[in-house]
This record gives sequence, C-alpha cells and structure tokens, in this order.
Amino acid sequence: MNHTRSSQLFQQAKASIPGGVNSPVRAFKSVGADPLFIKRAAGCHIVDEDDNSFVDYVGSWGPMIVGHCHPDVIAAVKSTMESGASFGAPTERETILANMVIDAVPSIEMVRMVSSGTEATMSAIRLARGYTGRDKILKFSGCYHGHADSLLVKAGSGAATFGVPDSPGVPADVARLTLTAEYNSLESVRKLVAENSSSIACIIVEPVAGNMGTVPPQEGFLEGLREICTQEGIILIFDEVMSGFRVAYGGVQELYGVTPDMTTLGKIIGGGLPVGAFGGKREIMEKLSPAGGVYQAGTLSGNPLAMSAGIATLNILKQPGFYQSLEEKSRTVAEGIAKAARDAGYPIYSTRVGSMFCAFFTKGEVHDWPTASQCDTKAFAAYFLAMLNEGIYLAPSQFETGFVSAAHGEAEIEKTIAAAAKCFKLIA
Ligand code: KE4
Repeated sequence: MNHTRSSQLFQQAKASIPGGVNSPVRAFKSVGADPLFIKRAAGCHIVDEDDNSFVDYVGSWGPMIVGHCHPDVIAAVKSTMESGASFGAPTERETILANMVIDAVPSIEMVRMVSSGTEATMSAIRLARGYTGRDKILKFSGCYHGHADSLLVKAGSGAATFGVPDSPGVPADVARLTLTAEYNSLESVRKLVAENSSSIACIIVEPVAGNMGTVPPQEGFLEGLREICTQEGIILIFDEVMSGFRVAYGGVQELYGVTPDMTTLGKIIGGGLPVGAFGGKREIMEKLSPAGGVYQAGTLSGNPLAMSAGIATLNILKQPGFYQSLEEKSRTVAEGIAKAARDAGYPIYSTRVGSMFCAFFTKGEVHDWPTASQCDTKAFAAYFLAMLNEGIYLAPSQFETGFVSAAHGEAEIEKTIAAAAKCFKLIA
C-alpha cells in the first residue's frame, strides 16, 4: 500500500507543528510508522492522501457514531453557518442541546457547554472543589480525563499517598493533591479515603474505561464508588466524554443503573465539532458563575455550529432501534476478531461494552492498568500495521478503544474479520 504522500506531508508538518500533529496519539509513535494524512471520509470509510480507503474504527476517537458526513449533520451545520458561525451571545440552540442532554443523562439536571473533554473535566473538578470546599481529588491509574494539570498525575512511589507529576510542567504542589487508586479496586479507594478523610472533593472515573484499552467495571465497582462517595460527602464524577451517548443514549449510568453527582461529556454531543459539557445536580451546578462564585468561561462555549452538529447527531441516536442495531454490529465485529485470533492460535483478551471494543495482546485477563500494561505492544503494532495493509484502520495504540458506527455495514464487517484472520496468522 502506497503512503508516499502521507509521509511527505508528515515531514512538512513536523517543521511547523510539534511532532507533526495536533494531538500526540495521532503520530502513530506506538506502532512505529508515519501517520496517514486523511483527506476525506464518508460513512464508515476514511480516504488518505494516497487515495487508500480504510474501514474506520477510530471515528475521530468516538464522535462519529452515526458515520462520517451524515447528510442530516451536514445540512444542519450548513444552514447554521449561513446565519452565522459564532456570536459570543446566548442562542436558542444551546438550550435545545442542553435539554436533550438533561432528558438523556440520569444525573444531569443542569449542564454547561464547553469546547473539549479536557475543559469539561477541568471545570467539573473546580466546581466539585468549590462546592465541597475540599482540595484533593481521586482518580484511577489507566484512566485518562484530558490534559489539565491535576489530571496529568500518577501515584507516588511506595507508601506515598500523594501524586507526582506525570508530565514535565505539572507542578509538584499541584500533583500532591491528586490521589491515584486502581481501577476495579474498591479496597484501594477505601484505603486512600481513610488516609485523606474529609479532604477529598471528588472521585473522577471513566465508568467504562476506554483509555487503557476497553476495560469494563467489575460487578459492584461503580455501586461501591457511589456508596463511598455518599457516605463521605465526596462528589462522584463519571467521565463519560467517551462513553456518553456511546454505550447507550443515557451512557454508562443508564446501562449500569448507577447515578453519579456530576457527569462530563464530549465527542458525540458535538457530532465531530468541538464540544464538551459538564452537568449534574442543580444544587451543585448553581454554584457556577455567573449564578454562583465558581468561575468558568469560554469564548466558543455553546458555539452555534457545534450545537447544530450535536443536535442533529442526537436526533439520529434517538431513533428507535439505533442502539440495538449498533449492538448487533459491534458484537459481530468483536466476536469475529476474537474467533480469528483463537483459530490462528494467537491468544488475545477481548473486551466490549456496546460499540466500544478492544483486543488485548496478552494471555491473561485485563481488569486494570497493571494487567493492561502487561500487553505485548510490539505484537499489537505488527497486527495494527498488517490490518492497515488490509484496509482496516484501527486505533494506533494497544491502550485505546475501537469504535463501531451505525455506518459499518455487513460487507465492511466481513472484510474486517477476514483481514483479522489473515493478520493473526501472519503474526502468530
Ligand atoms: P479532549 O480534551 O481530547 O476532547 O477530551 C479529553 C478526554 C476526557 N475524558 C475521556 C474519557 C477521554 O477519552 C478524553 C479524550 N480521549 C482521547 C482518546 N483516548 C482523545 C484522543 C486524543 O487525545 O487525541
């Protein structure tokens, strides 16, 4: 497969943009290849600058659940553009999308729009700190919540309960306020809560983890977090930037029946345009400026184009049978890939929640970061490149999630499974 033009463009980009990309995971570093430069997409296909076409399982890292270039989304954005891209003033569309989110997500009584998932989680944490008057936060290793300083933190070594920076540029004094527990381990949460009693403002969790590969919550984990937070007066934040409107119209909290105090959203609610959101109980949200004293703002928050794309997308998701059909397609893809691996005698651990799926290159089970990090990333890279050569575009990292869209048809799914059968044999 010819990638000449993409490689030329990558060299040019590196002269002007750090690492040649505007977000690190796009650089294909963990699979040891130059990234493909994409020039157009439609449905479940993307086409690169060398005119290679691929079945796309990245979907812009989640937003494109209805497929690329859906006519309803194009029409909505086009007509909005003709009346103005941005005013810096309130518009009715913001209230329309806000009410659609409130109607869909069990925990959300009020919601604030922002322009990215990072902005959503950063703002939700500030609001939780302002509401509780507490400074510490608790997150989980292997979970990613965007790149705000207090979230680029890893567990301190040894007995240290405080966090240490996970990136240069994050001050140690900021990192110290972030505690890190193990995903699916209520014991590790209880230990940190006991050691830091009444100083933790919030626990933020991906209720289905998607940033260490796809890792579902084990039985009782989410319920246990809810119980601990209720007992301790800690704000429970479900970061559903990836899982919101993805695994169900009401997200993980609808699917598993556990209601957090706040929820962060992004990706799908923008339909491919930059949108994030954070919402929750009215008594918490009303502490937010200008209603309350917790400051938060954004020039393009609630941008009309992004609102239109989000409204059009959610109107498609609301149609009867949307998620049932997506569930069937997703099951076929994930089970087909797992069978292909078994038939090739190549052990993988396959996970799926709705249309989020992952093949972990490990013999063991995966239920947290320590087990996910055991994966053979070199073998994954070989599989990724072999699948790319077969016209299948997977997430370029073992520690990411694959996404099926409504636009993935029988032919594309069959092609994917046939390609997997060939590629597992190749690398076995
Ligand atoms: P953004 O700031 O990238 O819009 O959202 C941050 C974020 C927050 N919470 C969760 C659960 C997320 O998955 C993300 C971002 N997801 C990554 C994909 N793993 C975005 C891809 C990228 O970083 O380019």
